Amino acid sequence: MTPPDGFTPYPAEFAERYRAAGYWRGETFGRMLRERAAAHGERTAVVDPGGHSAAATERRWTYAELDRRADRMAAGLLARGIRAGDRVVVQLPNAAEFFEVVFALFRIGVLPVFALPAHRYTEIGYFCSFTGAVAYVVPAVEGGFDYRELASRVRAENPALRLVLVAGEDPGEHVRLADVPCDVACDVTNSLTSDAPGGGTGGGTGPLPREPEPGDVAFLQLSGGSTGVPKLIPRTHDDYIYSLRGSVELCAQDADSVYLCVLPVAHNFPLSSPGSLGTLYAGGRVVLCPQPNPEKAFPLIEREGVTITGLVPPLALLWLDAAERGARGFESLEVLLVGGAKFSAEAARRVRPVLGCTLQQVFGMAEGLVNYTRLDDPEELITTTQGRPISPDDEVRVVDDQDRDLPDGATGHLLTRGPYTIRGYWNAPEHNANSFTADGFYRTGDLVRRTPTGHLVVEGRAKDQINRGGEKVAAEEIENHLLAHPAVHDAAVVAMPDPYLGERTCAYVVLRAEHREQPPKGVELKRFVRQRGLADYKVPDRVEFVEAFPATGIGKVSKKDLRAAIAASLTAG
Ligand code: AMP
Ligand code: DBH
Repeated sequence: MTPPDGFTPYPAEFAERYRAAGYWRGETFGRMLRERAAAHGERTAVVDPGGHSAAATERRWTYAELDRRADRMAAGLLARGIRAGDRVVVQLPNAAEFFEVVFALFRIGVLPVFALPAHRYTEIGYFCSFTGAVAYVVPAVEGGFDYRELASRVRAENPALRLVLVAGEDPGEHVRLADVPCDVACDVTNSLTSDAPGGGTGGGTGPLPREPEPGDVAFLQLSGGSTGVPKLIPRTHDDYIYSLRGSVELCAQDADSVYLCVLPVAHNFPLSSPGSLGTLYAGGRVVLCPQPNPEKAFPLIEREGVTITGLVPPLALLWLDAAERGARGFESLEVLLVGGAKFSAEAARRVRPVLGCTLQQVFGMAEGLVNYTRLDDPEELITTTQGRPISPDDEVRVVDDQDRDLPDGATGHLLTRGPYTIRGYWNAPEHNANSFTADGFYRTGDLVRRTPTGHLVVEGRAKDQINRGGEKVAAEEIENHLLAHPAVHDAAVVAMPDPYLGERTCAYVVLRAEHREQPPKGVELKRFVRQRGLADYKVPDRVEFVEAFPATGIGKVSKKDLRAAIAASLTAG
């Protein structure tokens, strides 16, 4: 397949090296599922306890069933005119349908765009228009929010968006996802092994189904970002499957592993580190957790014999506290991964005594590089570092502001290049010029230091982003929304410390002169941002009005001073 526009391929010499080293083995997601179904078809692949709008009751799908469902869904999507190379925005809760849909899309070479349930009109509208998505997959009503209405609104503004699929009984004006699958009239199975025509089930035009190549882009993942609009991350079958294989090995997963997916299923961490896809790669079982609280999760862990899960730090704290108060059910857990934001050493030290399992810190990014502490690392490294890279060929540089390499122990900017780290964001040449060095290193925006053992310790961040308990907020994106308010002259969004989330967002606002007599209240500005259709976690936690911003030596807004000011005023009480 011709790579979609805007995909920056790995340079040929690197691709050859990664193949020769055995990292890229020519696997694709479509074949991976087929092979697992052949090897252990009757074993359970996915458990969905239900209780969400896609299904009220429990479903347990074997590998054979998931494989068959993916084929039927793929055939149904082809029958509705969706074709290789198209993009489909997928926004589903932790429901079994997620796997049915994404494996169907993988099989026919259609790129899922992984939206999160928290995303709203602004984000979804952008994903749809920027990617020219032809379809959008949603639940009906989840967490009190009607995704069908959101879909109607987005569809009205995006002529390319032909199809909205709703997981659940009542699709409203859209199409029930459950009505899409059809018997494999156009032989998707054959199309996976040949280029032969066979897509004759009508509906739509365009290329016939053909087997995706291992080097093709498999999906678009989202970046937490630090710019005005989110950036999209193209990941190939080859590179992502390598990161899964590496993760599975480092997390000691096998066919007996039971992974509890607590975080939103489409996020890169629970998807791939080792996550649900790693677990399926290993032939294990994925259990979907509808809500992350211990009251939901612990009984599910007990019932399903969960061995491994992944949490962001605030949830890990919540689980630790519950266990200390006497909650039970987690005893089968062997490995607890914590990542997405820095986990304090203090909390990290509680994991083994309180939960009786091994902590594995993970410092990863949807752009690629993933670091893990090793299961047999000394406790001191497990509790005080964020791990070391998966691959011997992950190149890690720690540099100063002039890109000069720093010695071990010194804190600097983390740059990385390797067999599963992208060479460019999707369709973003200007961002790419800033986010990558000329020789292809990704500028992570993280400040780290390296220990003599090669482990990385995250010391801070140079990117203009707030990490709200693992949920990333790009300051510029929120500033742009605040600037749209008629009373706002200027806005600067910074992180403020928070004992539970690590950081929350504080918006500093300078009002227009004519609004200073009767200033709007902070809550009004928050409501304004929310009403513009933004994910809830991006709405500023606090708004501070000032007459002017502190400036740096060359006259830029000094966010450093603003961060210090809000931290000091919080400490002062
Ligand atoms: P994204 O690029 O949106 O996938 O977010 C990845 C970013 O999350 C990293 O660049 C870090 O800033 C942050 N992050 C992920 N894991 C950790 C961790 N264990 N400790 C500190 N920061 C982390
Ligand atoms: O925060 C992240 O994006 C993240 C954290 C841990 C990630 O992408 C990952 C592991 O793969």
